[in-house]
Amino acid sequence: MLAFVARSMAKPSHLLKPLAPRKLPGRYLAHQEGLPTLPVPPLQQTMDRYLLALQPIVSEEELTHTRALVEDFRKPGGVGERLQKGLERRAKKRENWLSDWWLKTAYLEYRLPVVVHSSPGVVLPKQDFQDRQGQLRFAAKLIEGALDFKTMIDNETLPVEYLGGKPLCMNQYYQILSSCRIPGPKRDSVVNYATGKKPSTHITVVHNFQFFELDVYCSDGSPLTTDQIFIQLEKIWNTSLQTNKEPIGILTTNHRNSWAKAYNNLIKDKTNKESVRSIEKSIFTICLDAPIPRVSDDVYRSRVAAQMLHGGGSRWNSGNRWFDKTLQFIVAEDGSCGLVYEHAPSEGPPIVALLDHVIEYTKKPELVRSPMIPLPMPKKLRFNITPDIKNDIEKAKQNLNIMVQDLDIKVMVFHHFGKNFPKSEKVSPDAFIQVALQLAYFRMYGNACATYESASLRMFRLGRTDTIRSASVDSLKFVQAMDNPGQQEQEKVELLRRAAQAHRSYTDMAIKGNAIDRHLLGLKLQAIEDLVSIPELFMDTSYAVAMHFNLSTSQVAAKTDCVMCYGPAVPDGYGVCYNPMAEHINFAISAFNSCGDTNAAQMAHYLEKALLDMRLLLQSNPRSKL
Ligand code: COA
Ligand code: HC5
Repeated sequence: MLAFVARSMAKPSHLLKPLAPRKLPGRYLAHQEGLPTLPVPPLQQTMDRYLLALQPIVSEEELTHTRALVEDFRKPGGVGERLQKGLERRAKKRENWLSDWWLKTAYLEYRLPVVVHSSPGVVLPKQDFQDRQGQLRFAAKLIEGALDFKTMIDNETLPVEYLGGKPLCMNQYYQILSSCRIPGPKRDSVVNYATGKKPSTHITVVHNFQFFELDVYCSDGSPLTTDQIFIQLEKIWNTSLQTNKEPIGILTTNHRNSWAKAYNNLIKDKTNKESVRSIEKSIFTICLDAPIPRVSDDVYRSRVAAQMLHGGGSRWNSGNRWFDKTLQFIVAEDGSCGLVYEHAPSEGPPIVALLDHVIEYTKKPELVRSPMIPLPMPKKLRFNITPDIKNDIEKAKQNLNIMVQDLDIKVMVFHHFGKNFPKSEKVSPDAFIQVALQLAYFRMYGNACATYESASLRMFRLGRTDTIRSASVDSLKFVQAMDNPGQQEQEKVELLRRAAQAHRSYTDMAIKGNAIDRHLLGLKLQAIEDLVSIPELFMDTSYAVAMHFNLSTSQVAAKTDCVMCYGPAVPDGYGVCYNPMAEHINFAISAFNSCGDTNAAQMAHYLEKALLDMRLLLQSNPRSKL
């Protein structure tokens, strides 16, 4: 097995010193160099598959129009071939022909606020502490656990992950700590302080909107113990009791262009600049939140999901964040916990792997009580608020509060079955869930919609994601048949199985680098780079429909029983993130209240019914034993 060091053979990671700077070439580099490069799919294949993907979501008339555009684009010696050659040349020159383009297009040049529109949240199971002592103790353990994970990253002792038997690119693990997004007038950037001459040794702690720099390593390079961190957190707590501070962090919730302007204004002041740099350089952030308003058990998880995504608004915890920070753990006094992360540097799975490790770590009994060496007071990060900055904060507050009001989010723990049921029926669990989503949507709206599911491209060096288009010819046939009384049950079963199989095949094609979405994006960006006019194919109604993802979905599997969430991709759509466990499935469904046609709770209800109806269908029609 190709692994840096198998977990069981590794020296306990807390005994290893953090490596600074990381010595390359090391095991990591050797592993990375062994990975294949992302292929450019054949042009003709993508064209065929594009037309197929349009079938369930556009009208016959639109499709006829698009067919003609596709024929023109793909013809020998045509624009398509020229752009394809450009892409192939690009692929020869780079480690990954897509990754820089993707980072810019999907994240750095995306101008909507990161809050709700880009940054995902994770809700952890409620912790059983009830007071500040418990909160700080848990936060201290969590910090120690995260530093333990960091040691594995620094020492390159993280086991390599596999998907479908193939080793995955581990680069994202090196981007999630000590990094931060920085707003820019047209394009943002990401800085990373994990390596270099002076790698970061502190974290940021936020309490009552006040930021602190907390050094988490001793002078000999060993991390502070839980007890030591706890004492430091108490000091921070006791010096930040005032609740009337300007919520400077709210600035990071704004539209990226407005925030970029405000940022330049903010850092004109030397003290402010130093404080901002300290946050940006820190390993991660810990947000010690005020309790969230009490709600019934029924809506508790949905409420916490909202807290993770946006902090509840300017009167609650939204000022207790720096949303540009890649990783922010949130620990509230009432036991609600989770995280929010800025998406540009990494996909969900590495974040969740870190979280799984941290949660296991917090469960360990504390054995050694370290002698208490007096530690310096953590540094308070000061901000001088000029009238201009105050004005920017007020504007950001207003926008944020509108976003908070607009987010409609519903967490559904589907407890009737988990991955085990579809497996027992020899159906891919992910495909089963995706087909159920198609059925739920069709029952609500009477048609299929462009549906996005994230597929990992990490089999390739520096791979990020491509799109699994879950609305297929086969899924549409099934959802149309399901409620048709004239249809035989046995036929419905056949159609369900075929739809799931089609989904699984699309998934295999996507993770092997042969899906269509990133290729189409590449062809379009190649046209822009070559300064040729944008081909009509990309100005077409069908293309707009295909890119308008009313369902934006993603599976993120975790060991911890947590719920992952994010906002919808379009104003009239749903975000659906799920964590399938063996015997239950955690879903978070989001929508916007400003859209009269969507409703997260209703979608959850239809999804639950679709999953149950599909189970019943399969169970009532057992497969023949042949
Ligand atoms: N019969 C029985 N079992 C089956 C089956 C079948 N027909 N098809 C699949 N299974 C099993 C699999 O072997 C697997 O077993 P395991 O639990 O022992 O590992 C399990 O069911 C799950 O497989 P499946 O549901 O098909 O999905 P997957 O785990 O392969 O995941 C994706 C599919 C698309 C989620 C995955 O390929 C991927 O890309 N993940 C990353 C997504 C991502 O990056 N998300 C975050 C974006 S920020
Ligand atoms: C902690 C779970 C984070 C999941 C985030 C996710 O799925 O992001 C997708 C990334 C991608 O490139 O597919 C984008 N999406 C939210 C729009 C599905």
